[in-house]
Parts: sequence; C-alpha cells; structure tokens
Amino acid sequence: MDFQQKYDGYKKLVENFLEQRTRKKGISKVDEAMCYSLSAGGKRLRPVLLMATAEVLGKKGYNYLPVAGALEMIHTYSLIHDDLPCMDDDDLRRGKPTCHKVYGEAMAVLAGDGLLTLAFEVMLEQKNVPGDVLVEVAREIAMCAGNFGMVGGQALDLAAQGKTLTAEEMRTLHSGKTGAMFIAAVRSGARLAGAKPEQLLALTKFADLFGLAFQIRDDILDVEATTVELGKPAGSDEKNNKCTYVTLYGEEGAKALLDKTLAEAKMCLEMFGEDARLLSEIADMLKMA
Ligand code: GRG
Repeated sequence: MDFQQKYDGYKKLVENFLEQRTRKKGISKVDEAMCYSLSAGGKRLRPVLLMATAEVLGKKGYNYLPVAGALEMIHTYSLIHDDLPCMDDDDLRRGKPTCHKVYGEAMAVLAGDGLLTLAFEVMLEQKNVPGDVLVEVAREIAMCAGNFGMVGGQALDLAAQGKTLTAEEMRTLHSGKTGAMFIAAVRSGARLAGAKPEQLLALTKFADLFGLAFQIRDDILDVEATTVELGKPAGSDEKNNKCTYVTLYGEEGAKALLDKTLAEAKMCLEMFGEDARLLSEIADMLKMA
C-alpha cells in the first residue's frame, strides 16, 4: 500500500468515527452547526499524526480513535472561532462558507464551545488504556489547547497585528497557536502506545519542528496558492497585516527555512528506523514542490 492510500485510510477511519459520534439533531440548532464544520473536509492531520505515532511504537492507530477524533473536534472549534468577524473575519473555510456565514455569529461561537466540550467527553470514552495514562493525556491536551498553547498563541497573534515581530517572538506565537496541537497529537499517540521517556522526548522534538514547518509552509502558501487551492481566502495574512515567515525572510528564505526544519524534524525519527516510516512520510507532505 502506498503512502497516500494509507493516509486516506486513516482519514476515512477518523471521518467515520466523527460521523458516528456526532448527531445533527439535538435539542437545538447548535448540533447542526457543529456537524456542518466538522464534516466540511480538512486533512484530519492531527488525528492521523496521533495514529501514526502509535504505530511507531508498534500499536495499531485505530485503537485510539476517541482521543484522535477529539483532537479534530478541538481543531475544528479553533477554526470556527478563528474565522469569526472579531478574529480573522473569513468567509471561506475548507472550501465552504464559514460557520458564522451559515448559522450566524452567536451560533458559531456556541458550535465552537460545543465541539471543545464534546472533545473532552469523547476522549474520556477511550478504552483499553490505563486510567492514569488517559488522565495524563487529557490533561496535556487541555494544556496544549489552552492559554499556554493554542489559545495563548491566538491571543499573541491578535496583539501582533500590524507589528513586526522578531524571529523569537514569531516562534513563541506559533509554538502556541499552531504547534501546540501538533505536540498534543504526537505526545498523545506516544503516551497511549506506552512510549519510554527517551522515545517521548524524541517524538516531542519531532512534533515541535513539524509544527514550525507547518506554519512556515502555511505562510508561503498564503502568498503563493490560490483561494481554490487553499479552501480559504489567499492573501489573508497581508489583509490582516500579519508578520509571517515570508515577511521576515522573503519567499526563498522561508522555503530554505522550511527545508532545514523538515530535515531536522526527520532526524528526530532516526532512532525508530523503519517503524517511523509513516510519520516521516507525513512530514514529507509539508515539502514544497
Ligand atoms: C480561536 C482559540 C483559537 C485558535 C485559533 C487554529 C487557529 C488558532 C487558527 C487558524 C488560522 C490559521 C490559518 C492558522 C495556521 C495554521 C493552521 C492551524 C491551519 C489550519 O490547519 P489545517 O491546514 O486545516 O490542518 P484543515 O482544514 O486541513 O484541518
């Protein structure tokens, strides 16, 4: 089976799980708004990363679908809130009208709240894992999603609009906003699969560099790709007056930094040999043509 088939197989598992675990009809319209954004597409990168990491350690990734699916719920909530008029104010996400464009602002806020809350309900339904491991996984995911992670990074991002940041400030901002959820995905997969301390350390370093590479690529694509290719408005960083890796280093400089970061990320996987093939191939997805 080639890489793309394998990736698509995992993605399908995640999508089937999300469909089973959510209901369009509940006591209010919020269920429909949650399902709308959750089923709108997307690469399902964070859950697939969790499953691929478990595979590195010899476990089957599909055993951890509740935690993996929960990560996608948290990610989707962040996208819904990020698109709101009070944040990035975008009309298009994953190639479709954003949640607030379809359901209104108040319902989009609630859909995000609902997904974040449901994520913790669902991840705690994970079976066949020692209770203390699951509690630690849930605690780390909460930390990565919260004010020391994604929410904190988003707050830094809002405060940085119109300002030029140093490379160090950019790193802090994006480690929170984008990187923390990749760290959550990889560390959760590692912990669920029983990683030893030195394995957890190497995988965490990989995830941190993967997150950085992801952000650099996102910044390059914002300049180079079209709205159709992105499924969200191209050029939104310029519109929002944002300091990016492209404004800091130029397009060629950002591409060189991307290559260097990916090479360093892949080096972290060397100790796992062939067992890390899938994870390494996921990192290759971030290479620019
Ligand atoms: C609102 C708390 C809060 C956080 C928002 C995730 C996020 C933080 C903002 C999204 C804006 C953005 C473009 C961030 C850059 C990186 C990123 C998270 C891109 C989207 O992730 P993908 O490419 O999306 O994995 P899909 O649609 O494939 O799931």
